[in-house]
Amino acid sequence: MKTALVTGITGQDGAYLAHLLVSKGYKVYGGYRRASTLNLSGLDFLGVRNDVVLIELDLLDLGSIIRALEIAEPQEVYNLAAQSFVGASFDQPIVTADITGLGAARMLESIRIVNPAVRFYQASTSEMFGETQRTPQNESTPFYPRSPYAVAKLYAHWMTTNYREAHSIFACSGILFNHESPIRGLEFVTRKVTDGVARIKAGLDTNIALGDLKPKRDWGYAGDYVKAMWLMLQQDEASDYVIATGETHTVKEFVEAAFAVVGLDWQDHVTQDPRFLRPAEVNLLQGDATKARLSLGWQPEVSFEALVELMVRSDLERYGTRWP
Ligand code: NAP
Ligand code: F7E
Repeated sequence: MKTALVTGITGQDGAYLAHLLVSKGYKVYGGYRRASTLNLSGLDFLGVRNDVVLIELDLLDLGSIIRALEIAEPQEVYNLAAQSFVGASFDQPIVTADITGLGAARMLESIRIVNPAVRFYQASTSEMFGETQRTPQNESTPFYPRSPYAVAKLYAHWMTTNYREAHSIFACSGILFNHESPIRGLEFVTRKVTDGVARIKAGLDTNIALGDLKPKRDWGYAGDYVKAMWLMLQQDEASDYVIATGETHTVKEFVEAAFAVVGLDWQDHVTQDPRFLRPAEVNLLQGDATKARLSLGWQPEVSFEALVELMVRSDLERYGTRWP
C-alpha cells in the first residue's frame, strides 16, 4: 500500500485528490492548518472524510512540515496548500508570498532533510502566464505574472525545478488552468455565479454583483485534473506539464450558461461592482495540454457546458430547489 501526504486537504483539490488516492488503495494523510473551526465539507461531499488521516501541517511552520513527513512517511507528497485567491493577494501580498511561495520551499527543504526519495507534486498555475505572450500556452510559453499570487507561484515553480536539478528530487509542477466543481470556494467566480443562480431561484436573492465580465479562462473539472497530478508522479522521470481543456470562454459566457440552466436571462440579475475589479487583470488564458496527452495519456472528460450544469444543479440541490 502506498502512502501519500496531501497538503491543503480542506480545499477543493485536496478533497478530489484524496478521493482519487483512496480509490486507488492509498493510505492518505491530509495536512490541515489549525483553525477554530475545521472545514471538512469537501471531504464530506465526496464521502471520504473517514478515509483520510488528518495531520497538522502549516506551510508557515517548517517544524510542522517536518513532523508531518516523519509521521506519515509518504512516498508521494502533493503540495496543494496555498493562499489561492488572486483578488486577496493584492491586499495581502506578503502573507501570500510567505504561504504560496516560501511555503513550497519549506516543503521541498523538509523533503530534502527527511527523505529525498519522496516524490513531490507542486500546484503551479496558468496565472504564471498572466499577460500572455502566446496563445495557446504550453510548457515553453514565457511567464508574465500579473498578481502577487502569480509571482509567489512562479517562485514556487522555479524552486521545484531547482530542487529537481540541484538535489535530484523527483519534483514535478502541474501548470493547471482553472478547474472547478460543486465544492469550489464561494469567492471564485464560477461558484459565486452558480451559488448566486441557485439563491435567486430559491427566492433568497435577486442579483449577483460581479467585476469584469470580459476575461477569458480555460475552465475544466477538478475531478479530471487531480488524475493528471497523480499520473505525473507515476512517470519514470520528473517533469512539468500544462493541464487544460484547450477551450476558452469569457466570464460572461459562463454567467450566460449558468442562468440558462434555470431558464433565466442573466441580464436581469447581474450587476457590476467595481469592488470586484482587479488592479491588474489576466485577460486571456487558453492551455495546450498536448504534452500531458502524449506523455501521460491524460485528457479532460467533462465539457464546459457539462461543468456549468453540474455546478448549477448541485447548488440548486443544496438550497432544496427542484428543477427538471
Ligand atoms: P483552495 O480550495 O483555495 O484550497 C487551498 C488550501 O490551502 C486549503 O485547504 C487551505 O486551508 C490551505 N492553506 C492555506 N494556507 C495554508 C497554510 N498556511 N498552511 C497549510 N494549508 C494552508 O485551492 P484549490 O482550488 O483546491 O487549489 C489547490 C492548489 O492548486 C492551490 O495551491 C492553488 O493555488 C492551485 N491551483 C488551483 C487552480 C484552480 O483552478 N483550482 C488552478 C491552478 C493552481 P484552509 O481551509 O485552512 O484555508
Ligand atoms: O476569477 C473575473 C476575475 O477568482 C476568474 C484560482 O483558483 O484560477 C483561479 O484564479 C475571472 C477573473 O479565478 C468576479 O477578474 C469577474 O478574471 O474565479 P477567479 P482566477 O483569478 O482565474 C487560477 C488558475 C488559480 O491558480 C487561482 O488559484 O473572473 N471576475 N467578476 C471575478 N472573479 C471573482 N472571484 N469574483 C467576481 O465577482
